[in-house]
Amino acid sequence: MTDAATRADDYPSRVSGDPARSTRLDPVVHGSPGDGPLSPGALASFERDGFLVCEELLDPDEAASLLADVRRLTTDPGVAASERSIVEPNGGAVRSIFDVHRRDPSFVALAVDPRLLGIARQLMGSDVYVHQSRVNLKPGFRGQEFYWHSDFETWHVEDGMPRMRAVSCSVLLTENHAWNGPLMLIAGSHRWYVACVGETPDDHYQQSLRKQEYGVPDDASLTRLTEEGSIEVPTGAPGSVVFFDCNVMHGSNGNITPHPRSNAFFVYNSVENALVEPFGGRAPRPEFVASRDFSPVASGGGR
Ligand code: 6CS
Ligand code: FE
Repeated sequence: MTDAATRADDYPSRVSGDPARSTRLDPVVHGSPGDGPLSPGALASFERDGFLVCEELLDPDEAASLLADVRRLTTDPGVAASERSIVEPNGGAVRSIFDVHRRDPSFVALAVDPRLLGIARQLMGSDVYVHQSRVNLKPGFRGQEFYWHSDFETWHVEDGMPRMRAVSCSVLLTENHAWNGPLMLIAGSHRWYVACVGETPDDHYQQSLRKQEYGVPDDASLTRLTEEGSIEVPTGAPGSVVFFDCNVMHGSNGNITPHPRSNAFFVYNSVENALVEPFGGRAPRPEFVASRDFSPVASGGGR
C-alpha cells in the first residue's frame, strides 16, 4: 500500500484556509440499462440530477413494520448505551442509530433486498458492499438539522473512500412532508467537488454526527451551487426510496412539527472502491460509521 503521506489525492479537502471547487473526475452512473431495473430515462435522470426518487418501492405495510422496529430500538437500553446511538445536540432525543444493516434483523434483511440492491448494483456497475447504514429519526418538535454537506467529502477525508463510486439509499419510514425536515438536494451539485476549509478535529465523528461543522461548504460555494441547480425536496409516502449520489450536496432542516421524519439510509459502495487509509491523514473512523468488511452483498430472497 502506498504511503498515505505521499500518495496523490484527486479530491483534497480541509487542507487550506481557502475554499475551492473542482470538477468531478468520476462517472456518475457506472452501469448501463441492461444491468438492472432502471430504464435509460431513469439512469439519465440520476446522471443529470445526482438523485432519483422511486415512489413506494416498498409497500407501506413494510415501512410501517420497519418503523415499529425503529421505535423498539430507540427504547432499547442496550442500543441507547452503545456508541452507535447518537442523540440530538439539544438534549436526549435519539437523532440516529447506526449499523442497523448488521445489528437489527429487519434492516439486515432490507439491506440485501433485491429491490434496493438491484438499483445500487446497476448505478455502481459492480457488486457492492454496505459502507454505512443508519436510521435518522428526525423526531417531532426536537429533530435538529443536518447542515449542507457532501457525504463523499467526509467519506474521502475521514474514511479513505478513494473515488466517487457510492450511492446512498434513503427509505422513507414516515411521511416526508415539505414541513417536517425532508431531505433537500441541490440538483446537479454532484458534478462539482467543493473543498472545505478547516482542519478535522480528533475523533471528529463524536461531534459531526450530532452537528457537523467541519467538512461543510462555505457560503459562497453553496450559493453558487444553488444558482446553477435547483434545491429539490423529494416528499413522499412511507416506502418511497430516494437514491442519491455520494457527492450530491444535501441537508435537511430541523423538525418543529409533531410529525417525525424517520428514514433509513444504506450506503452502497462499489467493491472496486474499497476504503484505504483516510486521505485526511487521521485514524480511520470506527466500524459502526465506516465498515471495513468489503465482501460483496449477496441478494437476499426479498419479495
Ligand atoms: O459522517 C457521516 O458519515 C454521516 N454524516 C452525514 C451528515 N451524512 C452522511 C453520514 O451519515
Ligand atoms: Fe449525508
